[in-house]
Amino acid sequence: MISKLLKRNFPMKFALKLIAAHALFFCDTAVWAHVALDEPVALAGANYKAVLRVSHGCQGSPTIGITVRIPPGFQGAKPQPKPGWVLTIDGGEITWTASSRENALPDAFFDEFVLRGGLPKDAQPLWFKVLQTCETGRNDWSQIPTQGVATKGLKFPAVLLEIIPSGPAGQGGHQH
Ligand SMILES: [Cu+2]
Repeated sequence: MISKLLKRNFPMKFALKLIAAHALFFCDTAVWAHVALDEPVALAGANYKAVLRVSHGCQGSPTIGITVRIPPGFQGAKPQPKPGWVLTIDGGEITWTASSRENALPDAFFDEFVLRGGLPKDAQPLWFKVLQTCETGRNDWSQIPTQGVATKGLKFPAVLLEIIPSGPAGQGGHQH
């Protein structure tokens, strides 16, 4: 009986959680979206495709490089190549470098840099630190709040991926 109830209630609870997480994210960072994830919320333990959106350069200067530091717990990271960009993987870092000046990303445009991997079973937030290199200057999106996940007030926030429990079975594993 209880398990039936749980099963019936779960999808609604889950949906509400997702909506709440989304609302939080968009309210908090929409105005300040510098480098952002297409899907900023994901389920613990799932495979995840991180689509990092870069929507401007460095004070007008075009972007010529993006380096993503793979967050601990993000397993088997695999980048998607981009035409016109050279891909290098070095330790815990993935870098896309524009192969010529013509391939640089102008400040007025946006583009996406994609990698995939497995998410940890823990419903802890993951932070992707992203170094944006431009023809002139660079933006190191690497600041993490000392508490919680609100990035308001940070000038160069790292990119947040909120991870929510994958369900009652998952929650069972998190009794502290
Ligand atoms: Cu910005």
